[in-house]
This record gives sequence, C-alpha cells and structure tokens, in this order.
Amino acid sequence: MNQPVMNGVTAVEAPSYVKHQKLISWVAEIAALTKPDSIYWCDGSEEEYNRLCALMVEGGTMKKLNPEKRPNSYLACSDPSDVARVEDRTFICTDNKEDAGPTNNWMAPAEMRATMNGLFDGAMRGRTMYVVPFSMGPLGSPIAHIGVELSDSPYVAVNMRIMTRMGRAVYEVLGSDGEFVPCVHTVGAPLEPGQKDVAWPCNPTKYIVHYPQTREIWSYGSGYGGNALLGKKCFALRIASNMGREEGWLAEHMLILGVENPEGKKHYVAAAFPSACGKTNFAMLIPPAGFEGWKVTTIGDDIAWIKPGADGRLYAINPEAGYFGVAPGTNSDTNYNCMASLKDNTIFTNVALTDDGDVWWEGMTKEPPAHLIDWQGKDWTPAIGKETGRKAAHPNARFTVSATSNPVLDPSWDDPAGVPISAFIFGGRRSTTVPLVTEARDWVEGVYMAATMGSETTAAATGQQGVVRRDPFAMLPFAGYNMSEYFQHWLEIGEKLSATGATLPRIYCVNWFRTDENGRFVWPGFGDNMRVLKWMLERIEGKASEGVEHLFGVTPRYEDMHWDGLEFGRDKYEKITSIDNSAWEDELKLHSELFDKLKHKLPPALEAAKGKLEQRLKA
Ligand code: SAT
Ligand code: MN
Repeated sequence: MNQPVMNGVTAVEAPSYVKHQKLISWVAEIAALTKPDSIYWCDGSEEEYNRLCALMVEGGTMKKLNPEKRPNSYLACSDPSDVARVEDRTFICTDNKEDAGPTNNWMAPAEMRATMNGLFDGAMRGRTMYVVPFSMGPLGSPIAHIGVELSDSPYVAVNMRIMTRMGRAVYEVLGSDGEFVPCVHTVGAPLEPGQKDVAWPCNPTKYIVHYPQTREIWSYGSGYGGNALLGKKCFALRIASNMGREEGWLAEHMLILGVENPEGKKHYVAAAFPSACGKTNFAMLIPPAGFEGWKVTTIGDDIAWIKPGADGRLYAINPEAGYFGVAPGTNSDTNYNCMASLKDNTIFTNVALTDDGDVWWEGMTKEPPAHLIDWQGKDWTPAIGKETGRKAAHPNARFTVSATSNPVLDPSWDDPAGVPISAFIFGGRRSTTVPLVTEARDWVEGVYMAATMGSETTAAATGQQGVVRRDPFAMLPFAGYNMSEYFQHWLEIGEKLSATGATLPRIYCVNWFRTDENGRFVWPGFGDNMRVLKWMLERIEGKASEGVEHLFGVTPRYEDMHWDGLEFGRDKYEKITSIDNSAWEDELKLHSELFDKLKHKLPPALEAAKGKLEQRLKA
C-alpha cells in the first residue's frame, strides 16, 4: 500500500499489517524531520522489486541489461565521488570516548544528534521515504535480529531485498512490541519543486553514525554499499559487535564455509580477511585437481554471528541473505561458482557496459571487448585504457546477488541453529614477512595473531591503497567499541568455553599474497588454497605431522602438504613460508606501535604473548 503524506506530516498511516505503534510513531517522527513527499512501506515482494527497478531505469539510476545476456539484471553507476565506504566519516557515538576506543572516530551522542538533526531537516524533500523492514538471520530465528531502515534511496530498498530477509513477514515477527534497530538513511540531496533529479544523488558531506548504547544508526550523504545498506557493516558488525559483547557472542567480519573430505567427514571454518581480499572467492572455492571427492560449500561470504552452543562448541550463522562482492578480478577460472551466481537476477554497480547490453570488468576475460561504456558513462576501448590508465570498471565495483543463486550454497546456510566452527582463519594481504599458513599453539596466541594482523589497503575504502595498516581481526573499520575490550571479549569467550571442557576451534593465520622479486604472487591462491585447508583439517583431526614450530606458531613443511595436481617446488614453497628474522623485528615494532595505541585496557595476556615472541626472536 502506498501512503502519500504531506510535508510537515504529524501522523502516518501504516499498512494494516503493521501493528507496532512505536515503529509507526518513529516513522512519523523521522518523516516530520526529513520531510519526504511521500512514504512507501516496502513489502519485499517481487512485484515491488521489479517496479522499483523500473522506476530507477526510468530515472536513469540503473540500466536494464540485455535479458538474453543477463536476465533480470541491472547496472547502476554511482557518482564518481561515491564509490566506497568512508571510514574517516564513520562515527561511534558513546557517552565516553574510551568506549569507542582509539581506532574509531568518536563524537558525544548529544553533539552528533544536534548535527544529524540539522543535516536531516528537510533532507528527503522531493523524494519518497522507503520503509524497509529486514531481518539479519533467518526470520524468527532466536539468533536473528530485526532492523528497519528508512531511506530515500530506491537503490537501497532493492539491494536490501537481496542482502537481507526483507519485507512484510518481518512485521509478523515484530508483532506489536518486538525489538528492532532503527536505521535512518538519506542520500542528502533534497529536490526543489520541479528540480530534475540526477542519476545518483548524494552529498559531498557524509556521516555514517552509530549510537551503540541505544542501538541506532544514522547515515547521511552516500548511496553506496556499506555506507547505505545499513544491515551490513553498520548493523551486522558495528552494532552487533556491541550486542555480542553484552550477550556473550561474536559478530565477525568472516566468511563461513563447509569442507567435506571424500569419506564424508565435514567441518565448517570461519575466515576473516579485510574487505576486497578474496573472502567471496574463498567461500566458493572449487577444490583443484588432486582433490577429487572433496567438496566446499558456502554458508556466508562476509559476516558471521557466532554463539556458544549448549555443547560448548561455537555455532555460526550468516546474518545476510546475499553477496555484495567485488566484481573486478572475478572470472570463470578464479571463481566459477561466483560467475555462475551472477548469470541472472543481479544488480551490478560501477562495472562497464558492453555494446550488446551486458557487463564487463577488468579480469573478467583475458581480452577486453573492443568497445565499452565505462562506469562513468564514457567511451572506453583497450587503446584508451592503455593511454589514460582509466579502468573500465571501478576497482571497487560490486555485484549484489542472492545467496540462493550460488550453486555451492551449503544446505545448512539458512539453519537457525547455525553450524559448528572447527577453525578460525585470519588472513591479510602481505607481500612479505607473513608465511602462507601458521597454526597458533593455543587460543591466546591465536588471538594475538588476529589482533596484530596487518594488511595492504584496497579500493574497498576511500584513501591511499597498498599501504600496510594494522587491521585487527579484519575488524578495524567494523568493531563498534574499544578494540582492546574487543580483544578481551575474545579471550573471555575462549576461557569460558575451555572451562566447560570443550575443544576450542583452532586458530590459523594465512597469507595468500606473498610476492617474488618481480612483484608477482608466488602462491596460485584461489582453488589451490584447498591445499592449506586440507592441512588444517588434518591438524584438527590429529592426523597431520608436527610441521615446523617457529617464532610465530606452526607451519607445515613442504612434505606435509598435498601437492597432487600442482607443480610447486620446494624453492617456491620456501619463498612463501620462510621467516625472515630481521623482517620480524620490524614487524614486531609495528605490533608495539599498535599496542601502544591500544594500551588503555589492552589485555595483559596479549602483552605477555608479545613478550614470548620477542624472546623467541632473540633466542
Ligand atoms: O561496502 S561494503 O562495506 O559493504 C564492502 C566492504 O567493504 O566489505
Ligand atoms: Mn566485508
């Protein structure tokens, strides 16, 4: 039902199936502030999805792709200034600055609310405000949580339908007094009467604001990805990490995959990597030649909510329902399952358009097409690309696709109980220093590894690329509270579980990205990461050899790895597993810098772990 509402509205009429008075009053309150021309309550139906997409095609925000090439799919191209998460504009607003910690931008809630009230006043003029109800996690599951996003972007509404369980059924779960996280979003581009809209409205001023104490999210000025789809990083990580801390669970920037050996023995592992480091590829990995009978299946590609079960094991769910993955570099060799997922029903953002109405991005095919319209709407040919260095697709171009399009979706992906986790993997993008794989000797050492992880920055966030920054647990931009307390929370979860006599998941550190003297990756990565997974599973099952113990943990020897189907000599293996003591001395200085920054409430156990590492390095 469409609900036209006058400017300066005081009362809102909701569809009859919305029974939640507090929700209705909140919608009225935000409408009174933002002054949209109308309010539209999303029901999540397919008809609605098609209608909103058609509306955006008409308005120039999206193009419909050739249905013979890419059925029911669209291309949206953003404003060139609105292409990635804005970490420097992301705020955690708690009463005490220390509660946000030194890695987050902070402002006092009252001050931020005053700023937000100013910016949001009339911000939706000339637009429709969409009411987008969504569940993170299976609808009605005891570990799911509900949010409602109010947004003046139809692009947000359709993306949320893919990325979450969005629609009318959420109201049934909410009933008349259920809890929800209120999420308010505007692109910050009100329209004067008669003013023509642009294809991608946004505002040069941006604020991505979280109030963890009251569990609220306000986002201003951007229409892109994690800035605007508020169920994702804002709710499922920044707000949920706070919920998890209060309630004894973990909200993590992790993919979850299932791996089954030829005998039918299955394990689930969760792996944290910074944005744009291949989580989607790892989650859909195809075992290479030499691994006949092995199967890898996907639970999730970006976020995991992990809760202790009654049996003392940790159980994980994927709170999302779709993938918002990086397109460039994806092709049938690097990620066949992903390409198969994208064959229809996909929204592409900031990729290039081919002359026959399909999409293309760097790395999709070896040879680029002879002519394209690039993500900024300009003509592009390989010659132009070469001359100007201009990419046809933006490096952070994305696809939005439903999890159910994934041919290797795990049968338990939607199980409200979650899946038991056997191992945690932490990985960064490091051209030097960090070996291919290391097993932590115990939980504390594993937490230390994860806490001190570094990674070279990518296009997923605005700012300089390719510089190593510490990215603890791949959560630097996503931990919604003080990072040192977040470490403490991990340590406590470990302590509590071991106290029950449970076997804790093993913790591994991996690095697929070491390069040779010519700057080329030495490790083939992608499907061959299966070799590393296999070693981990053998360790977990107590079958693998002892490997080599070194200052940082345990790494397999060359002969401990399964090499069938790949020619990869000892010399190469040495290149990606060697420990260079002088490089580690420098690395430890960076750990010290990090700990210095985080010294307020830094767990002493991590200081002690660092002390041990330093001693081993001296020995
Ligand atoms: O734009 S998102 O935050 O959703 C993607 C990412 O950075 O992982
Ligand atoms: Mn991510």
